[in-house]
Amino acid sequence: MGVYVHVSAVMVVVLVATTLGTTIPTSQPAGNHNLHGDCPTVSTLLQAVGFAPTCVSSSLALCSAHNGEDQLTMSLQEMRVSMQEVREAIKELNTWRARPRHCKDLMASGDSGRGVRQVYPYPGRPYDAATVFCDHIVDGGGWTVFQHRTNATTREDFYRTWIEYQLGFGKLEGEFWLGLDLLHTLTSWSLQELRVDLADFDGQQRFAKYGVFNVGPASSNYRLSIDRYSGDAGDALATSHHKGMMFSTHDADHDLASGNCATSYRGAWWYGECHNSNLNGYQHEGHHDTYADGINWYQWRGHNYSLMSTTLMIRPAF
Ligand SMILES: [Ca+2]
Repeated sequence: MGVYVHVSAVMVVVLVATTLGTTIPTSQPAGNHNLHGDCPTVSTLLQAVGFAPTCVSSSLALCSAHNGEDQLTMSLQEMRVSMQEVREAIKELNTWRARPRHCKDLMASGDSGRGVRQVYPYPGRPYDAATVFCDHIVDGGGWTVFQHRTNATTREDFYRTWIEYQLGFGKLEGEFWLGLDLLHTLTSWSLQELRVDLADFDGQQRFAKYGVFNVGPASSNYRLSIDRYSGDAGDALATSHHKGMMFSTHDADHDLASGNCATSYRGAWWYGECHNSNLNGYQHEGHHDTYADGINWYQWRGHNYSLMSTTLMIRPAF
């Protein structure tokens, strides 16, 4: 109604001006009418053709007030919609932030014990879950296990292809390899530490711990960064044979040897030329006469002793 009143008033003015041969004074450029700025002129002309001054001023005031209210109402509605969208986005972000990225996040939110859990490890993909095995018992807990071998009745075959090592295989409740892709993702969040737990068939247990552990992306063939050893098993991983090496399988040779380390030693590992450790090697039981093709940790039991169990696990260092 306000707009109608105002347009009508302008039409009257134009009609009057045309009739009287009057030029309408304007301080605005053509096509850029300031309706409020024109009001004194409109008022004068309306009064000139006989409208009462009180009637003219109240009509123009009404026109102006209605126009402002409409704009205000529209702006408030738009603001409400925007605020709702912002609220939804913040809620979404907080939901995602609350999701556990790895076992250490789970432990921080009260998880305990040991077992299969769900985490959301992929940056920028808040709905993509991964199933992992967590250990909150050993050495302060918060560990995400990425390899486990044990002398179960039925042994898992670890002599696998490149694609199988990329994607992972086995059963999380038993023997498994979590997968290089996920391992890369998990080690990309922040500085990680690695813990290696070993046991032989004589009931002895040893461990090796590394303060720096990172697995590169597929484009680097999952290159190994490792450093800062501690423990009692001896350092069989942060050595020149493994440090900075790419991962190799029997069908993907990225080692430094002229031959194929994975084939020669029946495993899959970050081989150089070739190894001090071979934890994905063949599951001999204890001593074996064959050379270095068992589940070997050279610095503890040498190249002719295959271990009974191994556990490889990571957690953020901070
Ligand atoms: Ca080679």
